[in-house]
Amino acid sequence: MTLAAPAPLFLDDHDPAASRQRCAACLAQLDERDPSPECPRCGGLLEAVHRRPRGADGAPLPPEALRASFAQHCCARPLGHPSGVWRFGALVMPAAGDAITSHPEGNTPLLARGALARYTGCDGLLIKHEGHNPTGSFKDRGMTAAVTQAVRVGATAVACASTGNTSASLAAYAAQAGLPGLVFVPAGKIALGKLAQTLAYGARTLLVRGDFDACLRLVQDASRQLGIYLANSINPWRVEGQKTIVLELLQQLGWDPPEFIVLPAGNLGNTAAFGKALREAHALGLITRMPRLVSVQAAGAAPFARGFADGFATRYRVQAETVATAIRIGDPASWDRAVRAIRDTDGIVTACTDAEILEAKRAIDAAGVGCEPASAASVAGVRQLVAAGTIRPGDRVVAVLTGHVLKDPGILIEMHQDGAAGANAPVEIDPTVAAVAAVLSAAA
Ligand code: AN7
Repeated sequence: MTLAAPAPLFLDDHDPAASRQRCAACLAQLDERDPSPECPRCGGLLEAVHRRPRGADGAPLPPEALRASFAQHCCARPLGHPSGVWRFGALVMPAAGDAITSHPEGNTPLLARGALARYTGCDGLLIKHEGHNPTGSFKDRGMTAAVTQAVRVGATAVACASTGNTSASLAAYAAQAGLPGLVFVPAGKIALGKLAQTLAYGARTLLVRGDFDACLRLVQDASRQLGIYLANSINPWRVEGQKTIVLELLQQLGWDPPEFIVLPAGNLGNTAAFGKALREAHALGLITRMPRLVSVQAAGAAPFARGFADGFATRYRVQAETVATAIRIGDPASWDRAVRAIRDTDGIVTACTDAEILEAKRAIDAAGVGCEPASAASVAGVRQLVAAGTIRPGDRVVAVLTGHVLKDPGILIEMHQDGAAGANAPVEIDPTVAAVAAVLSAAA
């Protein structure tokens, strides 16, 4: 599928609808509540298009009024939503009203840490930590929107394929909405914390003998044939929710955008969402300058980085392998819309080796911040681009950490077992002060 020429970012002023779905390939329009997982006409990916946010008088809101409405919603129950997704509801799902399934989610911190500025060589580095979401990853931002939509369209069950975080998030939000959840994960290839969460929240969990790419094909076929609502990031509402990572970080920066926004990339849903958020924020006058997006893949799962290197002439597919299981994805579904995101923002796609990713994770963990392996790709990418001279030390850079340190306890046990390089191995002792003293003097 290739994308059609850029279509209008917002609905026509005379259109009475709050939102519509539009095929990114053939521009066919669907009702906002059409549950089709893809364009019924050409099979292309669907995207949500909204009316411009309006005031009580019906006139489009100028940027100052729009910013003020987002600020007013912030933490403002009963007047607004205490969610970092739904306070931007006018740009996510304007017709949702109060019938939302929200934990709440979002409101994640933007951190400055000297140790990570030194590690990357970037003094202006800020960390947007999406691991602070209710199920420990950014997926909650998309899932609150997708499950809200599932309820709106009368779905009887929701399903996804996942490398782990989407399944944990779907399981939690489906449970809250009272919908059965069904997840397809690659057997033996998802981190323990994610599997444990998915089981705990009660989703039916299928361990598929195949990789993530096989899981995604299977869930698409199953949802088409069995009529189950699909909640992968090809779902346009997932993208709408995930846009709020960018909207929230821009709000936290007083709408003064950074030079770069750096994120890990696997299935490319987030890259696509970030591009859409920036296009819309720019068109609405919320920002007057485009930050450059930087998508960072794991070297063993880097079809998009390869595509970037040849000007996106080819859509590559690879057999993926990386220690960062969250982004162990060889055939990213949101390829075309991610290409647009990179092009529209003068963006960059790069890849980091597993060794670079784990080294960055060690630095992030040691700074007291912590993240799962895939998330560390963003910080590894900043370090690489500073060394290459692409990012200057004084640039303001926001690196997104996508998942919490507890997501992948398996890798931590490996990294910190006795004898591993740089390990902080636990020491077993007898319950005596002498034993404590012996450990302390050995360490000194
Ligand atoms: C921690 O959960 O694809 O490029 O099925 O869990 O939008 O796919 C997870 C992806 C980055 C990549 N960081 O985002 C899934 C899944 C973490 C992730 C990504 C994922 P996309």
